[in-house]
Amino acid sequence: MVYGNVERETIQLNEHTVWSGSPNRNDNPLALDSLAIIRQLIFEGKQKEAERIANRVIITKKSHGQKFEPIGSLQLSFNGHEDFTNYHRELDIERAVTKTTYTSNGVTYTREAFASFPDRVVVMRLTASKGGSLSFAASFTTPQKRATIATTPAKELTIAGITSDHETVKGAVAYKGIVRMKLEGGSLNANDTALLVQNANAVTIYISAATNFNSYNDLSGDADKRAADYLAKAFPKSYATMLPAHIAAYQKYFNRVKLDLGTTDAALLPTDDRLKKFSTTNDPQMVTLYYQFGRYLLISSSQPGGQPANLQGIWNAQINPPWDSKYTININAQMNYWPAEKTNLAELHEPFLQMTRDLAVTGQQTARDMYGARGWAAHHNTDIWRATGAVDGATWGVWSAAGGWMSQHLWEHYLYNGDKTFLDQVYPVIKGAATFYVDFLVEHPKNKWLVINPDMSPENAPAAHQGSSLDAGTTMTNQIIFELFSAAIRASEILKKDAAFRDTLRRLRSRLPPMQIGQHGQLQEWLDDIDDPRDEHRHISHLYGLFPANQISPYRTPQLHSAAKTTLTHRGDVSTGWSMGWKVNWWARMLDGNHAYKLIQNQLSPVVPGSRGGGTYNNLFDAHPPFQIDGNFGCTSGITEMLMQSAGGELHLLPALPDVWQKGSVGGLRAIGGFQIISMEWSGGRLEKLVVRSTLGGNLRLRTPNAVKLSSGSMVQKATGKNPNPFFGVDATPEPIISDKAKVALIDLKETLLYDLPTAAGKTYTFIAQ
Ligand code: FUC
Repeated sequence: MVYGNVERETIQLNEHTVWSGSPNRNDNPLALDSLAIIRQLIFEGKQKEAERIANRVIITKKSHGQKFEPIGSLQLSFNGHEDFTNYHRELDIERAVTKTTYTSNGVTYTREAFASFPDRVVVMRLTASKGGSLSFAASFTTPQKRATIATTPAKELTIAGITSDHETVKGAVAYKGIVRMKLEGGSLNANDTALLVQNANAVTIYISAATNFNSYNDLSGDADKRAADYLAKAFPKSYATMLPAHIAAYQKYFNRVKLDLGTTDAALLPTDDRLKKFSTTNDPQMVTLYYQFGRYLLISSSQPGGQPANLQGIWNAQINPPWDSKYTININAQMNYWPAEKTNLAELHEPFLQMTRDLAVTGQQTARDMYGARGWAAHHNTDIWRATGAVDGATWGVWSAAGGWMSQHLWEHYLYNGDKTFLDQVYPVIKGAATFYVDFLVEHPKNKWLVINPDMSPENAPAAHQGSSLDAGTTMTNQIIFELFSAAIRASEILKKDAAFRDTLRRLRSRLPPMQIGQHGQLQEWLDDIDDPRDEHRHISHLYGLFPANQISPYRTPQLHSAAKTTLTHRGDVSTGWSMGWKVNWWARMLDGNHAYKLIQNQLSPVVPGSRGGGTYNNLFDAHPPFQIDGNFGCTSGITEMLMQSAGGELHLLPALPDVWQKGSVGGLRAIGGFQIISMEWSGGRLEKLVVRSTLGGNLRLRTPNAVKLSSGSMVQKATGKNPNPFFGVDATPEPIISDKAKVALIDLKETLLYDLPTAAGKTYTFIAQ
C-alpha cells in the first residue's frame, strides 16, 4: 500500500503468508458426547439451553483463528518538502502502477511504484526535474513485536522476525524483508537502522520479502534465502525493463474484460469528489472504474499458488486487524471469488479452490471427532492453518455448512471450463463434503424431513427463539445441501463413478425440507414461520437460493421469486458494505436493474464516520465499515449479473439493465458451458449486437430482451423444452410450502425471447437485432 505522503512516504508491506501462529487445530471433541442432548433441546424449542451447552462443548477451547499480519512499512523521509504545490496522486488500474508527483522548492518530484509478479519485488522509482535534488532517509517501522531492523555492509535495509503468538498458538512464521537501492548520481550511506540518500538524480528502490511458509502444515522454508534470491534476480534489472514485464503480466488478466457504460464530464474529477457526488450525478464511468477496480484487486491479491484474498485482500496495516483479517466462510471469503469466473479471471480462483482442497483434509478430523461423521466439515471461519473448529461463540460458530458452500466453487469452476480432469481431481472433495451431510442429517421429529441439527442461519437469531441463533434445518443449510448433493450426483454421473452413493444422495435430497413461504409472503429463514418483517439483519442467508445458487428463478419458481422479493424489501437496502454488494446480485437476479443500481449508489457513498451503514473509502476500498474487501468483489460480481446471467439454465443477456445504462458495451465476460461474450453492444435497452465464442460446443440457449438473428441474416430457432446442453442442467427446485396467510403476488416480468443455437467448439457466432 503506497500512501503518497509528500514529506514521509509510506510503503506498507504485506506478504500473503505472514500470519500469527503455526500449524494447529482447534476442534472441540467434547461436542460428540453432547450432540444428542443439544439436538433434543433444539427440537424441543429450548434453543437457549442448547446454546449454553454448545458454548462449552462445540466452541473451541483453543485458537479462534490466527491473524494475518503486516511486515511493517518502509518510510522515506524528505527534509524540507513540507511546502509543496501541484500535488497529484494516482493509481493506474490499467497498468497497476501508482504515481505521486508534486513540486517543492521549484523542483518537481515523481515517485512511481508497482508490485511485480514476474520479478517478485516491489519497486519504486524516484525522479526529480533537477539533477542532484533527491535526498532522503529510508527506514522501517513495524507493529511486529519480534522484528529486528538492521542495515548490512552491502547497504541493504532489512527487517526480519517471527510472527506473533496468538491465543496459545506459538508464532512460527519467519519473515524477511530486504530493501536495496540503485542510485543515479549522489551518494548512499547507511547508519544502524536507515539508508541515507544524498543528492541523487534518480533512485530505484527494490524490496523483496519472503517467509518460511510452504503449506498449512509445513514451515520448513528458508525466508532469508528466498528473500535474498528474489532480490538477487531482480536487482540487476533496470526499472525500464521491469515495468513492461510487470504491465504485461498484469494486463494478461486485466485486458480480458472491457466495459463501457458511457463517460460524462464527471470522470474528469478526482476520485474522492466523484465518490461524494456519485449518487446525485450521472457518472456511469465511475461504475466502470469501480467494476474494473474489483478485477484489479483480485488480480493483485489472488495469484495462482498463493493464499486466497483474505478479509482485507492483502492490504492490512494492523497487527490486530478486524476479524483477524482471516477467512469468514459463511459469506465473506466466498464473495471474494464471485467475480472470478464470470469476469474472466478463472486462474485467480485457484487459491480459494486450493484452500477448499486443504480444508477437505483438515476438516476430516473435525467431522469425525466433533460429530462422529465421515467426510469433512468446516465451521464459519478458517485461516492460513486451515483450522476447521467452531469459533467466536455459539451465536456465530456452530454453523457447519462451509464445506458445502465452498465445494460449490469447485463445481462452478468445472461448469465454466468443462475440464473433466479437474473435476476428477476435485470430486473427492465434493464427495467428502456430501458424505459429511449424509452422516450428519437427522430426521426432524415433527415433519420427518432430514435436517442439520445443530444448525443456524448465519449470525441471525430470531426473537421467537429467545434471541438464540441455534436451530435445526435452516433454509440456507437446506439449500446448500440440495445444491451440493445435486452437484455431487451430476459429477458422479459425468465421471461414471459411485452409482450407489448417487442413489443415496438422491434419496436423501428428496427428504430435505422444501422452501417455505411464510405468513408475510416472505421466504422463511427458518423452518418455523417466525421471520420478523422489521428485521434488517445484514445476512439474508436464505436468499442463498437466489444468489449465488439458482434454486429461485423468475421463470422456474415464480412464487419463490416473489417471496424472495418480499424478503429483500423487508430487509431494506442500506447495510454493511458486503451486504449491499450481495444485494446488487440479488436485485440483478430479481431482474430489477434500477433497484440494483440504487444499491450501487448506496455502496458508492463515502463512509460517514460513526454511521451504521457501509459505503466506500476515498481509495474505493469497500467499507463494512471498517475496510473489508468482500464488498468490492461482491459489487463487481453484481454489475456483471446486471449485464449477463448464466446460472439459470440459459445465457440471459441484459437481464437487469438500469435506466441509466441504456447504451453501452462489454466484452470478455465468461459464462457457464464455456461460452465467452467476445462483445455485446446495446442501446435504448435493446441488444444490438452480440458476438459469442463457444469453447466447448453444445447448445447455446439465449434469452434476450428483443428479437435477434444471426449476422448472416439467418433466423435463430426459438427455444423449446429443456436446454440439452448438460452444463446448463438445473435440478428442479421442490415445490414450496405456502402459508395459508401468505399473499403471493407474482411479479410482472418483461417479455423476453428464448433461442437455441447448436454451436461447435472453437466457433464464434454473431447476432444482431432483428
Ligand atoms: C461476518 C459478518 C460481519 C463481518 C465478519 C467479517 O461475521 O457478519 O459483518 O463481515 O463476518
